Amino acid sequence: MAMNLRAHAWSLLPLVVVLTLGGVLYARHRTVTHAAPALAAPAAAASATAGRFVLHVPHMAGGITLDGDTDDPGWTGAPHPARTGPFVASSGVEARPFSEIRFVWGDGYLYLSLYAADEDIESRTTERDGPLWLDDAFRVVFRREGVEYAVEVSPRAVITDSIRKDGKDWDYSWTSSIHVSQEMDGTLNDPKDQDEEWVIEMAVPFEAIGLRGVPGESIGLSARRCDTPKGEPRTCGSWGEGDAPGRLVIE
Ligand SMILES: [Ca+2]
Ligand SMILES: [Ca+2]
Ligand SMILES: [Ca+2]
Repeated sequence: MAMNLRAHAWSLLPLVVVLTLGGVLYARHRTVTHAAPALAAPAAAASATAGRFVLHVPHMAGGITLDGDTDDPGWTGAPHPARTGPFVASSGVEARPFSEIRFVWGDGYLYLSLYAADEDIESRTTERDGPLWLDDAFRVVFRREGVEYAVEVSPRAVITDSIRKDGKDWDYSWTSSIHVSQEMDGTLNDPKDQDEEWVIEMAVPFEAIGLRGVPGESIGLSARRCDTPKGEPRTCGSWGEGDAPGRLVIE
C-alpha cells in the first residue's frame, strides 16, 4: 500500500512540475504586464533629463581666433568642448534642420560655437537690435539671480541683445559687448541652390552676464534656433527650455 502511494505520488510529479512552472510563468507574466505603470516612466525620464541639461564647460585647450572657423586649438584640443547635442523639436524628437552649440571658456570669456545646418540660408536684417526673429537665427538666454540676458544672432553675425529683470519687459538698449564672427557654406537669400550650413563663433565676456569667470560658477542657459525650410512652415528646435532648464557649470 505504501509502495502504491509512493508510486502514485511519483506519477503525479510531472503534473506538479507543470503546475508549479506554469504558476511561476504566470506570476512573471503578471509582473511584466503590470510592472510598467504609466507613473514609473516619467520619473525615470525626468531624472535622466535633469542631468542631460547640465553642461560642464572646460577651460579651452588652446587659443581661439574669432573668424567663424572652428579649427582653432581651443575647439579641437582636449578637454573637448561641452556640447548641447542636437536641438529637439517641441515633440521631443531631434529637430530638423540640425542645430548644436559647443562651449569652452578662458581669458575672461565664455566661447560659444553655434552650428546650424541649413539648406536655404535667409537673413535680411543688417542692423543691430533688428528683428532677427523674422529669418534664420539663434536665440541664447542666460539666467542668473532674476536677470535674463538674451542674445540673438543671425547668419550675418548681426546681434540683437536685450535684458530683463524679474520677468518684466525686455530692454533692447542693453548692449552686451559680445564679439561674434560667422562662416557660411551657401548663398545668402537665394533659395534656388542648396546651402549647407552656417556657423557663429562667439565670445561672451563673463562680466556681461554677471559672472567673474572662475571654476565652480554656474548660470542658467537655454537656446533656440528657428528656420524656414524650403516650402515648409517655420520650425524651431531648442535646448534646455521648459521643465528641465539648461545650466552651464564653469570647470
Ligand atoms: Ca576660429
Ligand atoms: Ca534657413
Ligand atoms: Ca542659398
